[in-house]
Amino acid sequence: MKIKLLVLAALLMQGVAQASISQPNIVVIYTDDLGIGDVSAYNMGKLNTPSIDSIANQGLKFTNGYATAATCTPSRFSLLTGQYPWRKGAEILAGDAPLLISPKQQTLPKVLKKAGYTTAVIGKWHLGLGNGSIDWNEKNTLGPNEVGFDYSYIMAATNDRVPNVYVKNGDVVNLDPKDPLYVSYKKNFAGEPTGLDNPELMTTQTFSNGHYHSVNNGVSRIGYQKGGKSAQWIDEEMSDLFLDEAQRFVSKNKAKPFFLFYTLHQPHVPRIPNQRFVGKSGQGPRGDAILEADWAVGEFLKTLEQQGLTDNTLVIFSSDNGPVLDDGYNDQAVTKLGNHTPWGIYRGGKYSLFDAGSHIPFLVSWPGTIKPGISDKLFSQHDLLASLAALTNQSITASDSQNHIDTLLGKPGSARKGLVIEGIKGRTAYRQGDWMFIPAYWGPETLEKEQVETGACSCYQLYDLSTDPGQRNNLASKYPQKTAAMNKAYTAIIESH
Ligand code: NG6
Ligand code: CA
Repeated sequence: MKIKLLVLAALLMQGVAQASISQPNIVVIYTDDLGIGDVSAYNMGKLNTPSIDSIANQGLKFTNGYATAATCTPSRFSLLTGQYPWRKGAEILAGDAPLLISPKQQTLPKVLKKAGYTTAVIGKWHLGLGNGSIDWNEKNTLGPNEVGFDYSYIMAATNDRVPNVYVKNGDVVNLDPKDPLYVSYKKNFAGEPTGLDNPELMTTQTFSNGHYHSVNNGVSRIGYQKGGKSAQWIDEEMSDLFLDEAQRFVSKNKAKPFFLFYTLHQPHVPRIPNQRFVGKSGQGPRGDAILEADWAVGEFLKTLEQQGLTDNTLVIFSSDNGPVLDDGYNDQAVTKLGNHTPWGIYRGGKYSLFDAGSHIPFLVSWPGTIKPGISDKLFSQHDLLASLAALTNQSITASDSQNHIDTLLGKPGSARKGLVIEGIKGRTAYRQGDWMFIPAYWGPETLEKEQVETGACSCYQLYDLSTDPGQRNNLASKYPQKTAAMNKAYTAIIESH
């Protein structure tokens, strides 16, 4: 009897131990437009990001990590749904766009909720809200909370788009009912100033391209808004506010496994860091904003440590797309860059089909479980859904997401073989092994204002990334058979489903 009880107790304990191993807290720290060369762990640039690097130092640094797209909405859509963005026609959304993810759709937070996790998104959303006619003065019931997040504290779209307010579980934060908020992407509200008509109001930053509509905090944005003055954000406070929310969520939910999607707004335009970081990088606001993000990441990791959660938390750090310098504001990003290279050794940048568009920093740590090191295996953000489902023992329905949990945790096992990446306008390219194939596309080879190479060419392009990561040597005519085989494999994926 006694022995039986002991055996039972041992089995139970084993069960408990196993549960705690397969159910770590999961935090995805997601930056906005941060390049692989912006993270000093990659040794490709001149900035110093010690806190972000600490994730690499105690975990795995992926040298072939990808977002599925070179812009925000498509990448975020994929990360959360496991579906390629071009299947949905996902494009950069306006601030009043309807919710892009169907409440019926499988999502990463829903899968983790089934596994018993408490889930939250804190930071940038940019996946739409409501059904197309959102009333900002009422509680919105079609947003992050309807696609799997128990808690949400978000900005609706981007920091350069209206409305410039935070939305907490569907409610605009600090909204005074006596001063209702109205938003339009079609026309201005009578009597409201704009960046174009009232340049004297541009006291914080001026625009270089687009971004000349409604003004808030001395900066004009995309889109028109009226009212809701008490709810309008102050850019300089945004980083601290999201950090505080993230820290609170962790402290409040530490008793049970949690999933936190902590989506920082840096270094997306307008780059307006807190005064504490101004001038710290020597590279102007873009560099300063990155140092601010790095500091926030450090403070967040400290919170995990203080709460005793470090060893039981899987931290994934990445970016939604590659870097851009002038993305619409006169913020010295170009003039003060010096010899820093945000795109690292890759070609192009945000918006580009060349690698710097989607070949992003990707770091993973789980002290005690993941052995520190470097992984050169291919890993795409949209594989998090199937991989984390496998980790937490959840079944999922078929999607583009593949289970590569072993790769994610640095164990031997097969990695993703092929990956479709997207530039802009639904244009895609295909990586298989070390080869990158870009189909023929007509149109400008360079975005004139942003000075980013699009990757478009009226020819086929084929690059061997193992010897030519900078994509300078087009091998398509040298290897016509390889090019044809890549085209065939690519077309099969595009036409599947
Ligand atoms: C572009 C904006 C750019 C940025 C981008 C979205 C102009 C001229 N450019 O249309 O500033 O907001 O959209 O960035 O308006 S993303 O990271 O959210 O995809
Ligand atoms: Ca982005």
